[in-house]
Amino acid sequence: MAAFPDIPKIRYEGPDSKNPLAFRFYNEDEIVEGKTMKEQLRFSVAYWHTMRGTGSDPFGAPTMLRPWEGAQDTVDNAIRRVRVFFEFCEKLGAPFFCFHDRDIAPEGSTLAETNRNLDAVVKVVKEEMQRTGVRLLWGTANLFSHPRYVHGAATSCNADVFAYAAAQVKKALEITKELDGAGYVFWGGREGYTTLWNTDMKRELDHLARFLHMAVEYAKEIGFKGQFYIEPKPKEPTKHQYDFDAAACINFLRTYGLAPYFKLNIETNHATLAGHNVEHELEYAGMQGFLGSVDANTGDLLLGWDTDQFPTDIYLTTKIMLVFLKYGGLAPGGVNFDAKVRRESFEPIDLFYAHIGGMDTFAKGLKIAAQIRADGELDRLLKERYSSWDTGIGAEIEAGKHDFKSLEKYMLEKGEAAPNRSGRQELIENIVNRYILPR
Ligand code: XUL
Ligand code: CO
Repeated sequence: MAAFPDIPKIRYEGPDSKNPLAFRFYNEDEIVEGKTMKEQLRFSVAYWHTMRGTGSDPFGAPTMLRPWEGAQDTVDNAIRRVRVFFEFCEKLGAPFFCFHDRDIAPEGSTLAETNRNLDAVVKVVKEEMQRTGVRLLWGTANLFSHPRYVHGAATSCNADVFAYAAAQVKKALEITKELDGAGYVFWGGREGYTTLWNTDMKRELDHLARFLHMAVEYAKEIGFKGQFYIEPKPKEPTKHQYDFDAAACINFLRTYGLAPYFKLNIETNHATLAGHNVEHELEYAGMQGFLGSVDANTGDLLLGWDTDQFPTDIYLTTKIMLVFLKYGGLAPGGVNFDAKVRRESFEPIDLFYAHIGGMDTFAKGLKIAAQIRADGELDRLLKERYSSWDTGIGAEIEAGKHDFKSLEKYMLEKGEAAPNRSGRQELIENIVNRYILPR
C-alpha cells in the first residue's frame, strides 16, 4: 500500500507556479555551469530526521503522525518503513539518501542479533535502491544514542566501549560498501567532554586517531572506495566536542597523519554553534583541500541549540553554492538535508513541503551563484582590493625577495604607506542584492 497516495510525483513547474507540491526552481535537467542541476546539487534525504523524527522534545511527547509506524520497533516494521522512505524519495525526486546504522534497523540484545537485524533490513534497502535508482550519499554509525556511549565511543574511558564502537563501525562500513555508498561520515556525537577534572584529553584524542586509522585500514581491506568525512560540531551533546570546527578538525587530521584520507562534511547549524557562519567553514575547508559535503539546514540564532531547520534563506544557499562552485563542485559529496520538520508540523505532507522548499532554495542559490560568477563583477572588486600585491613591492614580497631589513629600507625611503582604499562593503552588498532581487 502506498504511504502517500494523494501525493503526485513532484515536478518542475517554473517560477510562476503556485502549486505547493511543485518545484519553482529545481529543474533537475537544466544545465548550470556545464552540469545538470541534479549533478550539481546531489540532493540527499536524511533517514534519521525524515523517518525517525518523532517530534518529541525534552518537555513533551512525540507528535508526528506516521500511519506506517507499528506499535513496536520490530524488523518487520523497519522494513515497512524502508519501503515508505523510498516511495518518499522517488516522489520527491531526490537522487541520494544518508542513514545511520541504528536508524534503519532496531538494536537487538546482543551485537550479533543487532547485526542480523541490520542484514535483514539492508537487503530491502538494496532492493528499493535498485527499484528506484536512489543512491547512497553516505552511511554512518550511531555511536551516541545507546547508554553504553555515555562517556563517548572512540574517546571513552572504557576500553570495551572503544571495542564495541570498532565492531559497530566495521559493520557500518561493510553495509555502506554493500550499498555502494559514495562516502562515510564520522560525526563525533559524544567524542568530547563535560569536565577536564575527569578527562585525559591527550589520551582520548590519541584513541580517536587510532580508531580512525583502523577505519581507513579496514576500508582498504574490504575495498571500500568512498570518501571519508569528519563532521565538525562544537558542542551538543557534550559541552566541548573535539571536532569543534573546520580548523580544529584539520589540525587533528594533520597531527595524526589522517589528512590524506578525510574531507569535511560541514553543517550550517554546527557552524553557527561554533560562532562562525557556514561560508566561513566551507571556505576554510576549501582553501586547504578539505571541502567535502554539506549537511544542509539552518539554525535559529535566537535559540542556542541545533534546531536543524530546513534552509529557506536565499542568501545562505547562494553563499554555500558560491564556495562549492569555486572549488569545483560537490561530488562525491552532496547537499544532504540534515533537517527536520518542526514539532508542530506533524502531518506526512509537511515532509514534502519541507524538502521542496529546501531543494528550491538551493536550486535558486545555485543559479544566482553561477550568474554572479559569470558576470565576474565581485571577482573584479576582490582582485582590485588586493592589486597592491600584483606588481611592485607586493609582487616582490610574494615572490620571497624581501626580509625585514629590506622592507625597513623601502619604508624609510618612502616615509609612509600608500593610502588605504574603501572596503566598499555596502556597495558589494547592493550588487549581491541585484542578483538576489533582480526586479
Ligand atoms: C548531529 C548531526 C548528525 C550527523 C550524522 O548534529 O548532524 O546527524 O550528521 O551523525
Ligand atoms: Co549533520
